Amino acid sequence: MTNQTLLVLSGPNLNLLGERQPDVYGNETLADHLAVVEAAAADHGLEVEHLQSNHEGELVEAIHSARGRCAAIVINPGAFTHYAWAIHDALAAFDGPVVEVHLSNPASREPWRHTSVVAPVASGSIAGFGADGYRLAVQAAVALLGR
Ligand code: CA2
Repeated sequence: MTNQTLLVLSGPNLNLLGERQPDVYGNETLADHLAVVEAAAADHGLEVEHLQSNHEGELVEAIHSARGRCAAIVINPGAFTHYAWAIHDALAAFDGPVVEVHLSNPASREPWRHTSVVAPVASGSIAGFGADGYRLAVQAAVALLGR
């Protein structure tokens, strides 16, 4: 029996989506993005498990608990993207596809956002496509899983 679960992880402050900075992050809430993810995943027989956390260790533990249990991970690490080496190390110990997703395009923003410590351990990264990014991230995970 293959793993049927897609783990979706959301980093710090993403719980505030839809409340502020719509010019940067859009009007959608995190729940709106999750609804898109769930519909796209269901089309391919995947169930979605989601955790949003403002705490690095909780995200690390969720990645550990995905090992041998989840088929793939879609992660928007928020600002942890740029410096959270513990998330890097945890993702490196996960065997399946990892898709990094960002609503904005960090490469076109402040210099401190130009480095991602997650990208080197991700299968690929999707950034700058706003709300479409989450659908694209699921499609990428599904393609990598060969489903
Ligand atoms: O573009 C993305 O998805 C980011 O991962 C969002 C992070 C940012 O630190 C990354 O550089 C790029 C920030 C998410 C914070 O979201 C907020 C939403 C509403 C109000 C305040 C913050």
